Amino acid sequence: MYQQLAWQITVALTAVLGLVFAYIALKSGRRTEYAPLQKRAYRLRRGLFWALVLLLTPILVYSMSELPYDAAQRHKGDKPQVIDAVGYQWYWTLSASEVTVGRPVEFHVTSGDINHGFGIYDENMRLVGQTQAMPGYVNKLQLVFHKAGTYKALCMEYCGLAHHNMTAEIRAVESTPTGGRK
Ligand SMILES: [Cu+2]
Repeated sequence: MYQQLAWQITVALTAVLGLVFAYIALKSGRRTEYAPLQKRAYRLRRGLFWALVLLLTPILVYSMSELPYDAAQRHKGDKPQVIDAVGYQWYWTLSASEVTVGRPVEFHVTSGDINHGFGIYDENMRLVGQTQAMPGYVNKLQLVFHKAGTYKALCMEYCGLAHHNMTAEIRAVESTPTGGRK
């Protein structure tokens, strides 16, 4: 769905760009005074600059606040659940496969052979978080699972023939056994 939208936006913007180039090509034959044109262009540029600043600053602040990486800071006092994740050709081993909704989880990710990519997807196959799985290194990925359900860990870096089979499941459950907390 998002790929479709991105494609449509790309086509539309490319068409707009084509029209701009066509307009410039058509006008290029005409001679005009440079100085007033330059003044108008500079004013336009200043206006566009401030419009962009006004538009992008809130988007930047909003998107930064959505980053998962400071999950532990936002949940101070909540000791994170640590899960060791090791990638191999072609499977994952997880020291635990059940997490609690709302409680921070810290994945300690490494590899037993070659480089892999550790990506966690929700039930709609949207990426929740990811980090590299590298031999000799432990990368920490902090996440908070906000919705109960079955998540999938997939390999995000092509690592050989059965790369596509590198899946593992992580179940996120509510903290009370009845699943009542809402
Ligand atoms: Cu892979």
